[in-house]
Amino acid sequence: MNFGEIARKRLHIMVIMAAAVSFLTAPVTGFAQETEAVEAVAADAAVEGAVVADAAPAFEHYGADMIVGQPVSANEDMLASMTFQPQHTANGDYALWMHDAILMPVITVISLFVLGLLLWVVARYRRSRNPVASKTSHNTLIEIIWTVIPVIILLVIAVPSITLLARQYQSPPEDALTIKANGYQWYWGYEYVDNGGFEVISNMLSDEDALSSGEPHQLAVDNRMVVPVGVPIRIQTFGKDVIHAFGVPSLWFKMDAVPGRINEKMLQIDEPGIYYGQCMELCGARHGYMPIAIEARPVAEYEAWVLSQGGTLPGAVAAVPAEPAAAPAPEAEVAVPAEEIAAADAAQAQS
Ligand SMILES: [Cu+2]
Repeated sequence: MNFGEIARKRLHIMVIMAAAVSFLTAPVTGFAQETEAVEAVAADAAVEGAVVADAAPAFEHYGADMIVGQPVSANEDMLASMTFQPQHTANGDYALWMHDAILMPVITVISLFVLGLLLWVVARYRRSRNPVASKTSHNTLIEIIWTVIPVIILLVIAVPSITLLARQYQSPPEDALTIKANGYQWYWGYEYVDNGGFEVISNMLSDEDALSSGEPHQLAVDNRMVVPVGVPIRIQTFGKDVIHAFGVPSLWFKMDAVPGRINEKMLQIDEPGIYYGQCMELCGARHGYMPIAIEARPVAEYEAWVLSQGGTLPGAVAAVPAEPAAAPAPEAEVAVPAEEIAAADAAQAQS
């Protein structure tokens, strides 16, 4: 337990609270002095924050050249814009195969067959060509055929369909890395449960900021959800206010984020890069403006990012769980690496 950090945090909060209380209860005549006191506290905090931010290890995020999963524009490729995004997970590959190799051929053959039958009946059995209509009401052979063939078609669809369903419900292994995606009205918060519990708040970038960085507008965010590649991840979803849904099409991943219950599902990404998704449950006025951006990095880089956020690595000395930020927190607040806190504590102990 890192007592030094707790003590410092508590002390800061107490100083600020005390200043706020005295400010509120102060007589009007004392207003100027109290304001100065509050400003002094704020200035102290800002100076300290700046020092910490300078000392935090810098982390270089991927640029637009690393975008892997995103929708295709109709201007670039009309056909690709109308179907699934290219898939980057095993489940996605399987689902895409089922769609392309089984469902689409079955749908196409049945549609053409029914259209052909209709045209044939219209032409061959129209009133001028066939004035006396047939009174046939039963034909055993035809009835057997139109029962058995659909049953076979349904079986052909059911086998891969149930297989896909089972794969999607596969539980993550015991040692999977847990990351919790919290849906808020209207942004996402990513909680790194196994890395000290810090939470990254992710808001959509403005169109200008997104386009100037070369990213797709209305999908780019200020803080991406950074994950490691090649390891199973236990994604948990939770609704902090209403029902949201965490969906990333190119990873074949979608799960509801429901208040009061945690849903979980396994995700494994094998290719480093940026993958875009969106909230996929109508959750209010700005539902369309809470995109998801996942940045998948090799494990060593992921660990460096965790440390840059003030998180801890599993197996390392247990550190104080960071208090989850309720609102977008200033960078300096969360950017304290564990070693520095330890070093500062040691220095304090010696003096
Ligand atoms: Cu939502």
